[in-house]
Amino acid sequence: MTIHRIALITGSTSGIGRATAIAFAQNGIDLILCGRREDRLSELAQSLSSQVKTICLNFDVRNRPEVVDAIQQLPDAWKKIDILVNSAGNAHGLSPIQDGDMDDWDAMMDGNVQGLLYVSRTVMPFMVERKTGHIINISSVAGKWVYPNGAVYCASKAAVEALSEGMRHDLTQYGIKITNIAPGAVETEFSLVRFKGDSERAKKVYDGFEAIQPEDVADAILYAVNTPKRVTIADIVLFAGAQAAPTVIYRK
Ligand code: 8X3
Repeated sequence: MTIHRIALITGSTSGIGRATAIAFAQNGIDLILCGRREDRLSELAQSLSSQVKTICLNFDVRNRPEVVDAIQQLPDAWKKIDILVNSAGNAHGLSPIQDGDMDDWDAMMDGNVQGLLYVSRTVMPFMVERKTGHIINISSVAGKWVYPNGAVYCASKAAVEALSEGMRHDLTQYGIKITNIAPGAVETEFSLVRFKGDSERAKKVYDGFEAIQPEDVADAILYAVNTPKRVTIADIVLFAGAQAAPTVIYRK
């Protein structure tokens, strides 16, 4: 009997999380699909159910009790999580820090940092107990290089970078691998959310060059989770082909 790995993916209803779920299903990895949008969750689960076993957890990573309850209440067989992909996260606004909207700041720090912590804190003991596991944190090039008007988003992703390193320090002794993934310009709902539904402005972000697709990031994640036990892929940075730095993009 083939033993299937189990992955829990946050933010699985869109973008990188969704593409990763699809890639994992193609590789026979059973899925705990997590997200805020219930209809999208069940639609995705339905579409993957002929390939692998799936279960949906409907929560907002920013809501600590919701996160803890949902994960703790998983049936025992599903608690044997081999792979955690912390993909939930967003940017809200792009403005000089002195004009920043504090609600935007809360949303970014709560989602990108606190949310990742709540989910990880609940899942990590299961991995420690089994002395195996792999945590993939979706950071950003913004976590490595700060750009104008992005201070708080960049700070939230710099926190993810630090958490990946910290997790590696504390969890390696339990056979748990940590992979930090830092994508540049990926074409997802990212800019639409950042610009609060302004689709014209969001579209301009990806104009005149070929942006990274969520599937490209999923490929990198798949590579990291398929390396032998003797190898840890610690960090992957992806820029678009036309991108030299977070804000340096050569457009046609
Ligand atoms: C997304 C990439 O460069 O827009 O995290 O911040 S960037």
